[in-house]
Amino acid sequence: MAELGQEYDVIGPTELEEIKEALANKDLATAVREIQDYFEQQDRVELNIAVTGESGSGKSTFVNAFRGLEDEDEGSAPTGVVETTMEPKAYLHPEHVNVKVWDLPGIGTPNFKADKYLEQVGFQRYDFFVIVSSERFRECHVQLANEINKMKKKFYFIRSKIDCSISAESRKKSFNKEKTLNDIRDDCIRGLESIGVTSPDVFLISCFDLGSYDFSPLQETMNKSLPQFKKHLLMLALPNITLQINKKKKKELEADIWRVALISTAVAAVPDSDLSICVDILILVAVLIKYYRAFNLDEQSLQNLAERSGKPLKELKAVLKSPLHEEISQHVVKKLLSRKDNKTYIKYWLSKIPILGLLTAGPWSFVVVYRMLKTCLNELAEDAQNVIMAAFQSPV
Ligand SMILES: Nc1nc2c(ncn2[C@@H]2O[C@H](COP(=O)(O)OP(=O)(O)OP(=O)(O)O)[C@@H](O)[C@H]2O)c(=O)[nH]1
Ligand SMILES: [Mg+2]
Repeated sequence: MAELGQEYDVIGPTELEEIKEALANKDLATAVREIQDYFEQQDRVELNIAVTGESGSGKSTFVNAFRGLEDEDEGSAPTGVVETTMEPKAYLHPEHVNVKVWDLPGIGTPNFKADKYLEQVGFQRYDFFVIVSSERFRECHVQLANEINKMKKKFYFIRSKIDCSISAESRKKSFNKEKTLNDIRDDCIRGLESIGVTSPDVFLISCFDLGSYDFSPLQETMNKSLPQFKKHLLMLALPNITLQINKKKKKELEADIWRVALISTAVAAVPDSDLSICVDILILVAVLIKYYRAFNLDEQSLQNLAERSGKPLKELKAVLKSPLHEEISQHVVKKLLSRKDNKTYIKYWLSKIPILGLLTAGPWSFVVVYRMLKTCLNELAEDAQNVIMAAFQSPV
């Protein structure tokens, strides 16, 4: 489709199948109702992450970093050098309130009993556990891991404060960062194996530098074991700190574009008087705000990133290009929709999905919305990518 010019105007085979399936053998009203149900389910789903480990291992710091917060930001979990967390406490994600990160009390006190502990913290409510250790893994971690296994829940081991370990080792003349990281990882794995954990995965993390070390593999592993809607929610809520996460967020959001285009053009019965197309603008405003939040492009997130990376906010903002940074309103969305479109696109779409010709709003409306969302998503993802590079200087 060389005449279409841009790669994102072409529908991929998976997407094409999904659209055909959604519209096959049913009337449009039923297809739209099913897509609306899909979005309602997506909005309702909750993710509960339990963070546990010995006192002082960095649990609360992880709870904050995972939500893109610094320890002293509003809404952050208290951290410190003396024991601070005594009761399980849920911390909501600032932009995705359905993601709750639970800061659990410390384990490993002399009378620690893993089964009692899990009862006390209400283990049923969690989708998975993160077990944090700032040193070697000990008997209490394994007791806990075994008990979590018995309860048919998932857990991930984190070796925290890696920045401290690296900085201590770097004083040696023979220091080699990669080797040090491998040694720490191997030591943790051996330690866990020696106390009965088979093929353990260990993730080396510094909460003061979450984008480095093993945060990417950790999020990938977490994602794999979650059902579809929870996976989507986790992906959007992750702090947008690596180029890899940025890319995955884009892919996650991209997958729903045809659904949004279809319902926004199917539920609007009357053409918008300012536009020649039939479209529900409010749906589009909500979706663009969702993109914005997922890429952490709002003022507060940029401010947090500036503090975390030590770069001036102005420098991060200087790389933003999308017109959506001014404001996301009905007016702005109308302006984006009124861009002139080439008839070739409509022909292309109809050749792929002839049923679009039967839409009340017509294939025109669908295609205009689809293209507008793709363009905005591409622009915002690119801005977010440039922000990451500006914050951390080089590609992560
Ligand atoms: N250098 C470094 N320090 C860390 C890291 N994570 C946590 N800390 C520090 O370790 C100390 C303890 O961290 P917390 O997050 O309060 O530990 P906790 O596990 O919640 O402790 P309790 O609530 O008492 O069980 C704090 O001074 C943190 O700043 C890290 O990744 N790197
Ligand atoms: Mg704590």
